Amino acid sequence: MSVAVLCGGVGAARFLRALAGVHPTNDTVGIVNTGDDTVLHGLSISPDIDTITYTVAGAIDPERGWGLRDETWRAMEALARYAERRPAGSRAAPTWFNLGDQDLATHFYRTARLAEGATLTQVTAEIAAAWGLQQHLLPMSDERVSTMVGLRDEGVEVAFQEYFVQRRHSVPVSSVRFDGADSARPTRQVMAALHDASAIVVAPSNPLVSIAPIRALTGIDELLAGRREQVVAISPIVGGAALKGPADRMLVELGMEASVVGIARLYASIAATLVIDPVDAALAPQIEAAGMRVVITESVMKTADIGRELARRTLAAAGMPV
Ligand code: FO1
Repeated sequence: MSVAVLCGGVGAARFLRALAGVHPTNDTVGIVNTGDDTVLHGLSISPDIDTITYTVAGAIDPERGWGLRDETWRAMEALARYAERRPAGSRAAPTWFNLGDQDLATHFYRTARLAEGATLTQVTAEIAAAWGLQQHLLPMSDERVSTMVGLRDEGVEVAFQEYFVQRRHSVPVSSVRFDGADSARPTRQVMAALHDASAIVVAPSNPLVSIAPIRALTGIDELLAGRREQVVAISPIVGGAALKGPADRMLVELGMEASVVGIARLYASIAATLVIDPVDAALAPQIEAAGMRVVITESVMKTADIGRELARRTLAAAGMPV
């Protein structure tokens, strides 16, 4: 009775932690977005995989929601010396993306293993095991897919982290594209996990830049549509606002509705059920009109009890005995 969870970063990480309270961890598979991945200082960085690993391990910085707690920043401070001397046109010593001293060890290890020929799937499993995780974490693909964001006012397209971190996701977007998704394949482990799962959960992650890159891979949407009754999505929009990050603004900027109804329209073809918070209960008829069943339960995981109840209701909606 395995559960597969389509994951972005923080919202998915918190859901996986909650799910551990109601479902065996070694029967849980997280399928993680890698469209946010980047290379800086020559290091391969997989932010969503690391956010999930650190959160489930209980090592995440709880305020930031990314990186490690009790982190130090000596390497970044030392880098600033070189950033000041960098010749015009050089991209060396970027200091806008913060890599903590301990976090760097993860990127050193990932980069070295990839250079030895290991796949991202193998390295992700090794890093998760090193942090004591029993859940199986799978990158969505072993091939590169890069989320590219069009910036309305600058009239340029930039890589996701240049929008999200460098510009603090505070500028309007005009497009989102997944470079490489046409040729990249989901791994066979991802396809098998989705095929075999008793329940498939779409985590409360940004539908446009966290879940959409996974869906953009060949065969994923078809598989999900075929298993639609077992697929349950949790809305990342509550009361018209994103739980975290720019999902609400992005939806509006890209011509959609920042509401649970907008989320239902995005997911109706692949998921039979949408889980929404009681604050959105009045919109249930519109979600049903968009073609999804509605489950109403507290979805802002403020306490462990709320998280467990959310996980329980989500699995029940997929027909799992809980
Ligand atoms: N987010 C920030 O807002 N600023 C940062 O400097 C930053 C650094 C960082 C380093 C490692 C890592 O795994 C994540 C990091 N994040 C940072 C978070 C990350 O950019 C986003 O949370 C995700 O890509 C969106 O899901």
